[in-house]
Amino acid sequence: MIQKRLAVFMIAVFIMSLPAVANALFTNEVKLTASDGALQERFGFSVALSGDGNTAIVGAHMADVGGNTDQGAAYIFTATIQDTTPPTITSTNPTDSSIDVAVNTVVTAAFSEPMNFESINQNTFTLSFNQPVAGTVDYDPNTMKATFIPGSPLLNSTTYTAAVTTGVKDSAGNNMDSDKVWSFTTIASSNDTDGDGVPDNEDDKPFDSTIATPMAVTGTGRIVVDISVNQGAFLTNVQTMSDSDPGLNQTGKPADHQFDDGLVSFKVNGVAPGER
Ligand SMILES: [Ca+2]
Ligand SMILES: [Ca+2]
Ligand SMILES: [Ca+2]
Repeated sequence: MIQKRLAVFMIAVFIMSLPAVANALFTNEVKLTASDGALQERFGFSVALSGDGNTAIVGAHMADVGGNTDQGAAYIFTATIQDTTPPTITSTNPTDSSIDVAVNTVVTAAFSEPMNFESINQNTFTLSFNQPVAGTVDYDPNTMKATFIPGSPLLNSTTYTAAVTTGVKDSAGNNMDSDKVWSFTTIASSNDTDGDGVPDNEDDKPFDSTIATPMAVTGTGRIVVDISVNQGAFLTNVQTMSDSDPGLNQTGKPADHQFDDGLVSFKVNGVAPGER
């Protein structure tokens, strides 16, 4: 238990911490001086400290203000709490040791606190197997999540290692304590019997090209794209995509419209223009 008390001097005020133990030594912690202080203004003649010890008001009852001699002034001081706690990674996607991960997955790492945007980049967030995977790195301050988007689909049946290094910093400049490294293995390849772009082992309806379940759907359940009401229509290229995918027209999107869980992209074939 640390208590804070004020000691009063006529030129400067010291805020001190002391253990709740009799005869404990005082330690000078913070020295407060008036920013425009002058001799004879009696800075510190009266003082008060807030209950949490972080705000002090100090009176100087003989301070000159403008042309008024001895009008008096009060000064308010607010302590800023310095963040010295390193950030940590609270969750990842895919999780460590995941198997059957879709080859079009994006890799994310969620942080425990707001991060320095510039510290999260291709040097500090990497994906590799035998060699580095090319991709783009992004950071969303709203979700405090970093995202690695591979530049092309991952290889099937391959174990990838994702890493976030100690080069990442929180917004106060504290580096992460240790590297975060995790691995996952992609799903085995399988045929795409109905040609809808979804491999049979990830397609709820592998023999019906009008119904597809996109790969790498996040959250609970699966998303089914069904166009069977359209006679003769069929799907191709069914896949999930990230909201930050460069293929999206980001400049045309309203600033408050974010699809944080991603989007489903697909192509409908066999429907004449104007038909619905
Ligand atoms: Ca911190
Ligand atoms: Ca399929
Ligand atoms: Ca299908």
